[in-house]
Amino acid sequence: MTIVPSWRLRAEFAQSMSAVYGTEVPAYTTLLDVCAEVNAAVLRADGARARRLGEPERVHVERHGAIRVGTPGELAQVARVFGAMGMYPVGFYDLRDAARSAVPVVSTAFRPIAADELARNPFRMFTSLLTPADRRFFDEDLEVRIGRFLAGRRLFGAELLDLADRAERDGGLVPEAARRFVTLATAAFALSREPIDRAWYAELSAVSAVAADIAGVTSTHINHLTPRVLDIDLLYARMGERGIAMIDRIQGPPRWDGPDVLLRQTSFRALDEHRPMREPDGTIGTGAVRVRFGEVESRGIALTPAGRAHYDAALVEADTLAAASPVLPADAARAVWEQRFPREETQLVLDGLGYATFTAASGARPREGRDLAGLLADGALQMQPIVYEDFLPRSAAGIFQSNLTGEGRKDGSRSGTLLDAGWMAGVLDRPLHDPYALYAAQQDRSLRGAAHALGLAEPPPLVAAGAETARS
Ligand code: OOG
Ligand code: NI
Repeated sequence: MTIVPSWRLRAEFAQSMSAVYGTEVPAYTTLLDVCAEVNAAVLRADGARARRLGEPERVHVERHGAIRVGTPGELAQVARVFGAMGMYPVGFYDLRDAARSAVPVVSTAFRPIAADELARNPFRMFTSLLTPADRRFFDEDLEVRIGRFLAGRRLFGAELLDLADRAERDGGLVPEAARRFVTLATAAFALSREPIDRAWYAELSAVSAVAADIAGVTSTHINHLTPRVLDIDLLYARMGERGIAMIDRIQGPPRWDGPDVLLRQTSFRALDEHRPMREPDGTIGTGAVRVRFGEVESRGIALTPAGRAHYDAALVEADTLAAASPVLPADAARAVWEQRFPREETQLVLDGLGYATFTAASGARPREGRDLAGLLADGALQMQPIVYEDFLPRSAAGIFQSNLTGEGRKDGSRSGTLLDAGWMAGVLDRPLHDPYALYAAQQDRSLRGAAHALGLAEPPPLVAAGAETARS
């Protein structure tokens, strides 16, 4: 019998989640319409440029979701569910420090890691884990009560987990089991109609809206489902024209006329959603919660650690500039950016700031002694940017923050619990991939292959001596 491979499970899950989210959050459908409109316009205007960052078929179905869970045990189960879909944990994000307001979570993202798998379907899930032991947010009494509440719930049923394990072991499922798996997985992340304990939810909300969203309810839910757009500034303007209130900015790098790098994101505000609530006297009423929002993103070339250091420094510099002078934050960011980043994509890569893959031009005969820049200039090698497939902690915190109902509480005088990538790998009980290592390996492999195809004994060094420090 034919097997439905893990990438099909991933694609079908993404599609089924998207359909459910559309019925739950009506403005999401508008967002998708505007995305499709903008993407079509960009492809018409400059298709070749847009295609360098992803084939239109991929970009059209591309989504990332976000979920939040309460305990290490729940996170380990999430890893099994996504493992079934060929999605593996990549990166460690500590949002506790990245946000001004109370965002007591550490996160990773489940995603495909091989280039061909990403091309088939790039679905990712940003997954956050509550940190109730962190005394900056929770006292011991509350930690204990959160622990008790979470111990009494079950996010994923035995049948779903069993199917997930089978799919991961066999690389897929037979059609009937595959359908069942997608149905159960979608249901596990849909909004529950189970009544919310109003007093408990309110108590947690006073500490942190995120904590209430995670530990105030008996299930998890997809919190947003983000499509990819090719021109996020145009989309932002068009959403406004359709009367949808967006947050006040686009997070991430500024708009400029150089290469798109990393990730730019914006969102429409969290919406009031009515949910059944259990009152202290046991009766069921209704109440509004405000947790889900519509995010959208555009993606560019992945940066190396050196490139990322430039990005992080540019953010700080732009903040300082904007605070000290009357320029708009967006203008400050652009000014800083133009000083720090080369305007040409090729230069970005040659400076060791961005990742790319290389192919040998067919029939090319490289001239003797040419370095990477020379081979590219001669046309013997061609370069394609590697798209950034991950997230940015400051943008993530910014999106969290701009959509929270209240700031919550954070006691900066206490120190946080030390949680890091190694700790998370232990919780997940599987390797936690380092995003830089993935990009670097992909780049190295392609350069080796291209050099071989050109008949070179050795691939040319990626970064000419000294280039990495030239701009810092
Ligand atoms: C996750 C926020 C992070 C992103 O795109 O940076 C995120 C959340 O709200 O749970 O999804
Ligand atoms: Ni997101």
